[in-house]
Amino acid sequence: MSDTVDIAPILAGDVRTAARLMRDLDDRRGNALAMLKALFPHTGKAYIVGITGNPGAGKSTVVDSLIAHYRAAGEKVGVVCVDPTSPFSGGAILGDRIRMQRHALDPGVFIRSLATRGHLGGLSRSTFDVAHVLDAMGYQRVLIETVGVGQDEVDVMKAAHTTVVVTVPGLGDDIQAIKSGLLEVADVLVVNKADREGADRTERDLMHMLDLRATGERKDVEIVRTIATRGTAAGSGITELAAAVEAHRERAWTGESAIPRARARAAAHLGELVRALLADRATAAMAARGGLSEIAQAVSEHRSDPWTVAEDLVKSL
Ligand SMILES: Nc1nc2c(ncn2[C@@H]2O[C@H](COP(=O)(O)OP(=O)(O)OP(=O)(O)O)[C@@H](O)[C@H]2O)c(=O)[nH]1
Ligand SMILES: [Mg+2]
Repeated sequence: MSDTVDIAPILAGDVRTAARLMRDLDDRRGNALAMLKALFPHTGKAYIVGITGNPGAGKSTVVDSLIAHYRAAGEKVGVVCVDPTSPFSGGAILGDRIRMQRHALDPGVFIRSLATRGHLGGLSRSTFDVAHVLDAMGYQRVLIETVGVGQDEVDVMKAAHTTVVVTVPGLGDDIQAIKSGLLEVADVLVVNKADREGADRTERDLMHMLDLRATGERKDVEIVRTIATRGTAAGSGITELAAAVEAHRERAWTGESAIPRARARAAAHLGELVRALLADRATAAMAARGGLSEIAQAVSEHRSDPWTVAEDLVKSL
C-alpha cells in the first residue's frame, strides 16, 4: 500500500473515481482508507440532512422534491440511500432509485445506495465514509434516506446535522414513530401525504407527544405538512420543509451550541470506528484459533468457562 494517494480527481468531483473509491471503502480495499484520510482536511463544508421514517411514508419522494429544491437554489446534492432491511439490496433501493430517476442525468446530483451486504463495520460507518467523500467532492447538500425501524437507523442518523422524520396521516393513536424511538431523534417532523384525510389529527397528536415527552424545556421541533408528490410546487410544503431545516441549522449549528454538537457527532463517528476495528481484530483472532465454534468446544464441554475464554481472546488482540 502506498502512502501517496491521488485525491485530485475526487476534489475535482470526478464521479467515476468517487464511485470506485466508495466500492473500495466497502471492502476496506487497497488504499481506500488512505484516500479517506487525505480527503478529511477537505471536508466539513457539506450540510447533511437525514430523512427517516416508516416504510412507504414517502421518504424517497420527499428526497426527490428536496433535490429539486436545492438544485433550483444552485446547490450540488449528494444522496445516500441506506437500506438496512434487505440483505440483498432488493426492492426498496430499487424503488428509491426509480423515485429519483429524473435527477439521474443531472451532473449536480450524485446518488449512492448502501445495503447491509458488504458493510461489516456497520451501516453507520459506511454512511459517514460516503458522506465524507461527497463532502470532499463539493456537494454542499447531502441527503441520507433510511427506513426507520431500529437502532441501525438511529445510528445512521448520527451522521446528519438535521434529522427529518417523515410520518403520514392515519397511523392511529399510537403513532408508530414512537415505537421505533424516531421521535427522539427528530429535529423536524413531516406529516407527508397531507392530501389525505387526517393530517390535522396527526399533527395534533405529534404536537401532543412532543409536549408530553418534554421534561423541562421542550425540544424545539417544527412540524411541516407536505405533499411530496407535488414536487416543489406551491402547496407541496417542500419550500417550508427546507426552511424548517435551515431554521434548525441556525439554532443548532451556529454559535455556541454548535460546539458540543460537533463534538458529539465526531464522538459517534469515532466510537463506531473503534468498535469496527476491534470487531475486525476479534474476528481475525478467532479465525487464527480455528473459528468461534472451535473455540466454543471447550466451553460446551465445560472444560473452560466462557468469561475466561472471552477475556483471553481479547487480551491476545
Ligand atoms: N397521496 C400521496 N402519496 C404520496 C405522497 N408522497 C409519496 N406518496 C406515495 O407513497 C408511495 C411511497 O413513496 P416512497 O417515496 O417510495 O416512500 P418511502 O418512504 O421512500 O418508501 P421506502 O423507501 O420503501 O420505505 C409512493 O407510491 C408515492 O407516490 C404524498 O404526498 N401524497
Ligand atoms: Mg424510499
